[in-house]
Formats: sequence, structure tokens, C-alpha cells
Amino acid sequence: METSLESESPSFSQSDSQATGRFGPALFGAVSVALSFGISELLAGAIGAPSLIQGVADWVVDSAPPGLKDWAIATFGTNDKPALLIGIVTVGLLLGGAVGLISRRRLEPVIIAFGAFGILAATATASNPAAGTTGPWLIAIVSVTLGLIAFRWLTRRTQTAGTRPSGETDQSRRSFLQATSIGGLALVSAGVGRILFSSNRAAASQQSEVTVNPGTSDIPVAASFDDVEGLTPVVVPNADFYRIDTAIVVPRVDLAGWSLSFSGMVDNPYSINFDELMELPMVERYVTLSCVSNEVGGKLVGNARWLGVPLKDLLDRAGVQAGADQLVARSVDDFTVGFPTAAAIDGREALLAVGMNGEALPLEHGFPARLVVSGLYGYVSATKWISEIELTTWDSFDAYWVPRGWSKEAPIKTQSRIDTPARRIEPGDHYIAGVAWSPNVGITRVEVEVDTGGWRSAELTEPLSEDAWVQWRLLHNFGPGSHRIRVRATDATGFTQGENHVPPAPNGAEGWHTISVTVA
Ligand SMILES: Nc1nc2c(c(=O)[nH]1)N[C@H]1C(S)=C(S)[C@@H](COP(=O)(O)O)O[C@H]1N2
Ligand SMILES: [Mo]
Repeated sequence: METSLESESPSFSQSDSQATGRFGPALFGAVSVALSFGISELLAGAIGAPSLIQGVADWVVDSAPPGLKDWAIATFGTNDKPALLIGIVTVGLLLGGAVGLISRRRLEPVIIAFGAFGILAATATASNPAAGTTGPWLIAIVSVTLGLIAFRWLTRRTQTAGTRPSGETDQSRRSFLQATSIGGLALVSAGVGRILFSSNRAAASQQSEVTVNPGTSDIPVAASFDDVEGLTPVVVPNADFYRIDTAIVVPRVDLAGWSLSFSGMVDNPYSINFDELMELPMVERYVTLSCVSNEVGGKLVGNARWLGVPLKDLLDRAGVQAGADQLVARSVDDFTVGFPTAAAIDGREALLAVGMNGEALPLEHGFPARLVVSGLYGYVSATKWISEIELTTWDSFDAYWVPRGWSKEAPIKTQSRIDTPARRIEPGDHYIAGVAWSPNVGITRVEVEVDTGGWRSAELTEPLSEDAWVQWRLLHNFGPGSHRIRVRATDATGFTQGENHVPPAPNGAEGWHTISVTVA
């Protein structure tokens, strides 16, 4: 096979001078990669499957060494996914540029690099159970082929012209234009792909058609300090609720094909579909959910009104066998949690939830059903897009985050956070206010200290339940200067938060949230 470009164009380097210049091949490589990426987005959007970039991102998330996730969440918060996608695109374009430079004389490296990327990306993407297998390969083959064709086209035109000594400047301008148009095509493909993707998924999702009706609910109306500016609402609206999961593409569950199975150490294994589930008696409860990665003062915590079936009812029907001391819950995308079976039956709020704040679960929060277990961090309890509940022994299985260095057992630690005042305020009276939580236990006291003025008790909202956070506030007269404010909560067991700072890994952050404000 003739793949040597040099033989077609011995004077390649002569033309390689102006606008596209010495780095022309790098530009061509990068632009060809961009086209591959763009076509991959377009095809993914058209068939509603994850694109290659998303597949690679998924793979990075699942195989990233422990510590990287902590770093990513600490650095990017809930923007960690966009950051990862941007990172992958950037690395891809840089590699494309490098391969272009190396390949200025030969096509083999480009074919090998593009081919290897296609194979790896398709393999990674196809390993996501939600992606299917043919889609990723089809997308990889078409997008890699078009990328290669683009590279060939860009480089060949340059070289042909290079044999005409007088046409160098014209040609290099033309190559630059060609590269620009390929880049534009890549952007348009990606944009159209993203639009197709969201409309495709929105149309195919039955989430908006599901209404969840609690019937008669005895749940209290949330009392809150509405007049305090900058304070997090007692019940966080769905759109504002933090989101943490390993899914690059939010799983879209087809209700007709969905069921939840109860398996393992049970007397009567069974499955339940969505219609059957919706017929069961439900309760509505306020439960505060927290991510173990939440730093002291962090935003990865929220309180919502969940509607669902008590897990105990579902387990009673299955008949949990003696010795089944671990409940493992698996999602449609193969995420797992594991927690002591006792937590599902000891009387705490432990729900198979279908509703969040009066609506069907949003897609990002687990439609059609998820677990909510009061007092346990999300990574050991709150399986979204749930598909299976398996009863097993504590020692026979470690769920997703455990081999990645996080504790196997992870009760939520008592915490408090300062939401307001802002970092710069004018002298005078200002509320110091925030939230405090200890799900399944409850908060009894929140104290605030300004500078070294001693701890003062804050006013608390009427707790919605022992599972929900409370708001707290304290009016303070601020004089000019810089002031340190810190907060600590006491829970219903009598435990008061300690000052010592502990990082999130491996089982949750500790310490007093401390801020400083400048008054001028
Ligand atoms: N299927 C699935 N469920 C999951 C996760 C996940 O990665 N996949 N992450 C868990 C973690 S770490 C947390 S903190 C909570 C967050 O729930 P939220 O996104 O609704 O706030 O979901 C849990 N449930
Ligand atoms: Mo989490």
C-alpha cells in the first residue's frame, strides 16, 4: 500500500512556509481530530447514544485513581464533568497536532493514531451498559474515517501546490481557509449533535409524563427564615439541588422496560415494574442528602421532600434471610452502593423514592426511582436509576467507591454551614445565617462566634423532621474592620462538632465552617 506522502510531493517543505507555516501539519492534525469529534457528536445525537468523548470521559471517571475524583470535585465542584469533557477535547486536539507534525511525510502514524483512538474510544464507550455495542463502533468508524479523509485532503492539497513555486502564498492561505472550514464543519456538527441529543432524549423520556401524587400527606409545611438574604432555602428546588454521580450521560430509562428486582439472600426473589410500584402505599418525607466529598462549608448537600415506598415494605415481601447483613443496590449504569441491611429496617426513613419536591424524579436525580436513606452519605445509599436490590453478606461484596479508597460504612457527620453575610458588608446589623444538618439524628443547637467574642446560640427554624436540616440565624452588629465568623452545631445525641479539620476522604469532612468578612 502506498501511504508515503513524501513520494507524491518531494517539495513538501518548500510550500510549508506562510500562513499555515511550519505548524501547518499540526493545524491539519488538530482540525482533523476536531472533525472526528464533531462527527462523533453529530452521530451520537442522531442515534441518542453517548459520543466517543463521553465514552472516554465515562471510562476516565471509572478508572481514575482514587484521589483524582476528590481533586476534581474540590477544584471544579459540580462542574467536574464539563471540565473533564473540555480536558479530553483539549488533549485530543493537542495529540492531533502532534501526530500531524510527526506525520508530515507519512500517513501511517495518522492512520495508526486515529485508528487506535477509534478502537479505544469505542471500547470505552461500549463498556457503558447504557450505550449499546453497535452504536459506539459505528460512530467510531465513521468519525475516524472522516477525520482521516480530512487530514489527507488538507495535506495533499498543500503538497500539490508546493510543486508550483509561485503559488506558495496563495496555497498556504487556501490551506488555512480549508483548515478553517473543516474546523467550522466540526463545530457545526458538534453543535447540531448536541441539539439533536437533548431533543432526542427529552422526547424519549417519559419523566415529564409521570405525575407523582402523595394523596393525603401529613407532612409539615417548611418553616423558613424568608427574610434572610442569601440563605439556602429549607427545601432546595430540584433545579438547584446538587448533583453528583459517575454518569457522563444521564441514563435515560425506558419505563416500559424498567423493573427493580430483589435478589440474593431472600426467600421470594421478585421484580416490580413502574406501574406496580406506583400502586403501592407511599409516604412523603423531608430528608437531607449529603455527598461525602462535601468540604466543610461546601454545597454538595441539599434537603428535599421525597415521595416513595418504604424500603422495609419491599424487603418484607422479599423475605430477607438471616445473615443477609448487607443491602447492595445497583443502577442501570452499573453503579453500586452497599449499606447495612439494618439501616433499611431499623425505623429510619429509608425510601425507594419516585418523587422529589412534588414532581417525578428529575432525570439527573434518578428517574424513575432511587434510594434515599436518612443518615447515610449518598455514595453508600442513594442509588439513582436503580435496577436491582441484592441482599448479601457484609464481607462478600464491596460497592463502587469502596475499592477506590472510601469507607465501607459512612454515616453522615453532623455539620453546619454559614451562607451569609457576604464577604464585604457595610457596618451595622446583619444576619449571620446558614444551615445545619445531622440526618436521622436532628440538630438541637447551633452556635456562632464572631472574632473571639464567645459562642452565642443562634435561632433555629422548627425542624421538619430529624432527617432534615434546619436553618439558623443570629443578628449581629458589625463594626468596621475584618471579622472572623465560625459556626458549630450540636446534634440530638448531645455531640458538638469539633474544631479539628478533617478532609472528606475517606468518610466525610469535619471541622467548623469559618469565614472572614470585611466591614467598611
Ligand atoms: N446510579 C448512581 N447513583 C448514585 C451515584 C452514582 O454515581 N450513580 N452517586 C451517589 C452519590 S456519590 C451521591 S452524593 C448522590 C447524589 O445524589 P443527587 O445527585 O441526587 O444529589 O447520588 C448517589 N447515587
Ligand atoms: Mo457523593
